Amino acid sequence: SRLCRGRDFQIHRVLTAFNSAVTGEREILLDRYLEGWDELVKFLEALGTVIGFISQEVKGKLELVRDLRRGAPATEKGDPYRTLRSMMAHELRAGLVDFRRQSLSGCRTLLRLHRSLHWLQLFLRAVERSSAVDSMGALCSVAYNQALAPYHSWLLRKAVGVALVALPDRAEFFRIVCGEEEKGEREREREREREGRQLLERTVLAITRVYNITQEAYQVNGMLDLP
Ligand code: 1Q0
Repeated sequence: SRLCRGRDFQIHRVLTAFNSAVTGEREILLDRYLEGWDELVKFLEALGTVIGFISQEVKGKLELVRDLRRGAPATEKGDPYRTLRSMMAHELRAGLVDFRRQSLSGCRTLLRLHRSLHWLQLFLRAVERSSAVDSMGALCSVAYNQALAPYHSWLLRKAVGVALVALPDRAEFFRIVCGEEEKGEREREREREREGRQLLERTVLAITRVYNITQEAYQVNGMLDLP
């Protein structure tokens, strides 16, 4: 069932990965960043098949960056795909970043993940403020319209709209976030939600920090609109 698959997801792993992605020099470590996304993909997979095309999309992007990383291993001159900034410097130097056409650069690929983190921040902040009567699909689509829809075609926006209707309800969302337990008891449910909210809060902070540093790096390099 959905819940069984949901057990794989551990929110503390999202928190740890994004927290440890940031170094003292405000660098973003790509391996940690991608690990954070691996865990988010598990969450998506716990939601079932309608969302399947979204997790496939994310997995494809993660794979692409990892392929680039494998293809340009560390040398005595350095490790080109170690951090976000080193990736940007490397790809710019090698002429891999195309500012006019779609390409397969790590920079344009990670930019899609970056915009998705914007969506995630908006969504999770809305979840934090939500109450039992709020629909996850509605919260999701408000965030989607703000953060991602402007970059998507009309057809894709329609497909996303359909997928969001199939989202599980709020209680199930918190069950996936906090892990499954014997269900049924109101009291347990409330306690689980309290724990979940605390972890969510810390996770949103970690993601926001990563997002802001990444945003700045893209801005400095004039790469916020890479096709
Ligand atoms: C919780 C439910 C998730 C709902 C997701 C909202 C909307 C997502 C829309 C995704 C459309 C994917 C189809 C392909 C789009 C690409 O065309 C587009 C551009 O790439 P390209 O190569 O064509 O230029 N790709 C993207 O824009 C990337 C979009 C990825 C969306 C990622 C959604 C992220 C979900 C994260 C996990 C949710 C975890 C929530 C709880 C976590 C608790 C800490």
